[in-house]
Amino acid sequence: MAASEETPVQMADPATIVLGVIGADCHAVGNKILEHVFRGAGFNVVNLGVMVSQEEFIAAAIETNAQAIVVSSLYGHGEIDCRGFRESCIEAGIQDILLYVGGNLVVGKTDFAAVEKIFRDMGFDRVFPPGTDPLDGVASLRKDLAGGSASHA
Ligand code: B12
Repeated sequence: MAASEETPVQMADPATIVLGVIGADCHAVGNKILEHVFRGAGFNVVNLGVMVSQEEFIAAAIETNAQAIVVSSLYGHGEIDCRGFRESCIEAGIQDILLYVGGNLVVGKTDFAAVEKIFRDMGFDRVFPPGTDPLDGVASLRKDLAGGSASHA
């Protein structure tokens, strides 16, 4: 296990992320692991748990002045649940917030490149395939917060 998973890393000014499982999705286990790993990596994690609406993610992000919203979707309806998310962020005045999404985003086994394109076109900065190690999400977030490569149209 990496040190960052075991011991909370003290960040001078920890970034805040809003975490949750979108829509009517009740898969709870991965969400708890993501919370544990991101917190262990030093982030301030606001975990909304399962069955979270876009409005709830956005309200929590505004309330906590979050730098990123990290969305999970496991039950296959992610495309429907995530549609319009970036537009809603823009309308709410948080157009620059980082949007991450991961899990089993569509029903069945679809080529991930096609899935990634769908969610990137929706304005998500990063799209992660099924079973992604949460530490990959941590590494990407650190990079993006430091001015890395992610961009949204
Ligand atoms: C346990 C389980 C359930 C339990 C959930 C109990 C609970 N409250 O948690 C119950 C029985 C309730 C359930 C119900 C359903 N389930 Co279910 N379930 C599972 C199962 C067996 C395990 C899920 C799990 O806990 N995995 C362990 C965790 C640790 O892994 P994880 O969730 O993938 O999350 C990790 C990574 O994906 C990653 N990750 C996740 N999100 C993100 C986001 C980012 C940004 C990053 C970086 C990483 C990341 O990090 C996480 C931590 O390591 C999976 C099959 C499987 N083996 O995965 C099916 C599965 C997810 N379920 C499935 C389905 C279809 C359903 C139902 C629709 C079935 C039905 N017809 O009723 C319902 C949906 C109910 C609902 N409203 O959500 C499908 C989804 C298929 C798809 N997407 O194509 C799966 C894949 C089974 C299958 N092979 O068909 N389920």
